[in-house]
Amino acid sequence: MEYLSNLKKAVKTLRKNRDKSILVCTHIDTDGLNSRIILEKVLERLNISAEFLFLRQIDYETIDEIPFEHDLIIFADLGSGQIDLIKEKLFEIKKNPHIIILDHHIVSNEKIPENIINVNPHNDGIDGGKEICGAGVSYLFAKVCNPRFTDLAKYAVLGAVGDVQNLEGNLIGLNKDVILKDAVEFGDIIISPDLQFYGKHTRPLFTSIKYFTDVRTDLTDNDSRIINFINMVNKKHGTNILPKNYLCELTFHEKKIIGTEFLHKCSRYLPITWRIHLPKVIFGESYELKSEEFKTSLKNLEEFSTCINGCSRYDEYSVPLEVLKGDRDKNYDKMLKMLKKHKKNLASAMDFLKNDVEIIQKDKFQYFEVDKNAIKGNIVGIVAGMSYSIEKVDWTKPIFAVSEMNNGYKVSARCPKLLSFAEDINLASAISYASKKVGGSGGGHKFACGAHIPKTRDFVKYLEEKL
Ligand SMILES: [Mn+2]
Repeated sequence: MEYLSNLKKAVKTLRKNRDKSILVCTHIDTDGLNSRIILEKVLERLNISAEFLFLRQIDYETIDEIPFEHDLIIFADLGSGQIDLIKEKLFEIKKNPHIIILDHHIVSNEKIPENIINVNPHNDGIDGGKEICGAGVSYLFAKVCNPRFTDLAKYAVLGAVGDVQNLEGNLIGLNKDVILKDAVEFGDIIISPDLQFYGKHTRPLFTSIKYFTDVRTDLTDNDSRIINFINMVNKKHGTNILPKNYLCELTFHEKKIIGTEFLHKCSRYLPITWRIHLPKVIFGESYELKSEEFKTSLKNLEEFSTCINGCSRYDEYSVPLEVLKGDRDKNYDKMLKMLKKHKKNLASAMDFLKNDVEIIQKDKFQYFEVDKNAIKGNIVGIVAGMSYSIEKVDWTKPIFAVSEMNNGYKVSARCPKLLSFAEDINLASAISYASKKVGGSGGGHKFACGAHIPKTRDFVKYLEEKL
């Protein structure tokens, strides 16, 4: 039952060091938080004590904050891309702890020393961008510790959805065959065929259509046209769908009708070679928690992930952790409050982008720069993804957002879904190359990645070389 190489070795190392001092470092996004929950529960169940630490990223500056004096350090949802950095640091401080990395980001090329166990799907020819996430690797680790820990599978599904691994409408590979399967069998998650509109339980269908960004049509950001469209569908099919209905309130039949009509509309706006991929951005599966209430922010995993981001992006980790563990009281209320604020911040960032920012067009991509007071680094990646609803943003090209920080710049890159299906694009290798060239570091996934750079000069030039 070893799904990935090194898993058994990693578990063995944990068991061997169970009485030593252990540190667990995880990333701060939905995937990272769920990795943390899984590892916390596993260690608790095995009666192993450990310290836990959240890391925004590992780079030349933040690596100093990691207390390497522990005997065993576990990294989850980060680490694989920074093995060379970790190696250098250990050499510099003359420490040699055991290190277990449970990650799915692209592995840095360095030769891996004896004391580092790198569990990563890329080692086994499995696509870590699409087939398993950090929480997924952590879950498989848990399952090797004890095959009965399948109640933890739901966290790994949430991590995968948080990292948009259901890019083509549904989860695939290990996500589907092992993790989702376990979560369904355990009775935590329900899979249903659905439309790929965001906000199934938290906003009217009308709003979901308005902010659909994968294809730009005459409906994008146009209220009266959306109402006309829904009226037209009702007339043609004898349905009675109201614009204010939430998607979760529609029957399967109604969803199918709306989806098919929407698909016909979208296909008229697409380059011919892209049309074949269109169904994948309109139809798909939704993953929902059986135990959560209908029309709440926690029912659908995409929306649950937004809730987590609404806290963790603002350095608030205990609130989403407690909600994940089951709190529906104080922490849940606080989460909803923070979510409201997060949405407000996103809305004002989008307004600012719309009205006050110049989008600079290059042949193969586009980019914009903002200073740190306009759009903060913690949400600039999300804003980049949402920017495709803005008219001046070319919805057929990748976008790079450059945000000024106190100590340099944060760069976030996003790629339109249909472009990623139609062409072989790798933003991660472009951003990694360009950031290295200007003295920074970066990486991530082919269609969503980021970097930290000390200066912006020539960065765009190096991007152009690679894309
Ligand atoms: Mn991840």
